[in-house]
Amino acid sequence: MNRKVIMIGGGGHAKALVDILHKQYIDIFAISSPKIDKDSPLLSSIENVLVDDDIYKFNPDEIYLVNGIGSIPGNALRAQVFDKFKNAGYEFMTVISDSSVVGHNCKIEMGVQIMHGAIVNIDSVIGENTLINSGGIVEHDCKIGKHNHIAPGAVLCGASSTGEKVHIGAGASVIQSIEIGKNVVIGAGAVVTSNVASNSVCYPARISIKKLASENE
Ligand code: JB2
Repeated sequence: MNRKVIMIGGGGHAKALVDILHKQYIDIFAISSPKIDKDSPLLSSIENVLVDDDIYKFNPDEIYLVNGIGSIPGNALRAQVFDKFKNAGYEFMTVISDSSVVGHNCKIEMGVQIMHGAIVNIDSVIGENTLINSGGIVEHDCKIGKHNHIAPGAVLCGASSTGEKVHIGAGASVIQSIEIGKNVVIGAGAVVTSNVASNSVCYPARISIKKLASENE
């Protein structure tokens, strides 16, 4: 690789990305983060530590950035960092684990991350900076917007679509041909069987357990 690679962020998601890149023999030149997980041998072995403003010292054609800031509902930092550096002319690396599967004719936009064991099936589109986390499944003909997080084990069945900034929680299932608007949160474990309007939050029903009165009471 003729460009230096800089990881942005130094927590759990960053180390999951470094793991993928190491398996592909891609060296990380530097890490830019106010805090770095010191218990991670992979992260602490990165020699150069920067702050975000240092990134502007490099020409855009000298480096690739990796967005190592993860995503939880309500935290916009991952999208903000991506947009800030993209607008300044920098390119984000698209990271695709060797243990994932990307089907024929998929369009994978800049900065997409497809983690271990994830599947993106034939003719799907994944918008920029979207994270398909470990074991997530995006079936055939899906159109996933930018800045989405498909959390571990979530499944979108064929021909479904999402707008930008959508979070599909861990283990959630979206049946086929569903349209989800933008800024939507689907809670972990939810089953989505009808279209979801923009700016909605959908949490699954929770099982509540009540103790039955004993026979003697
Ligand atoms: O402005 C920033 C900034 N703010 C926080 N610039 C840079 N370059 N880095 C920043 N950070 C860094 O992001 C923190 O110092 C920390 O190192 C990292 C956030 O790490 P944390 O482990 O808290 O979360 P995460 O974003 O790696 O992971 C979240 O999202 C993943 C998808 C977690 O919820 C994970 O459980 C989840 N798998």
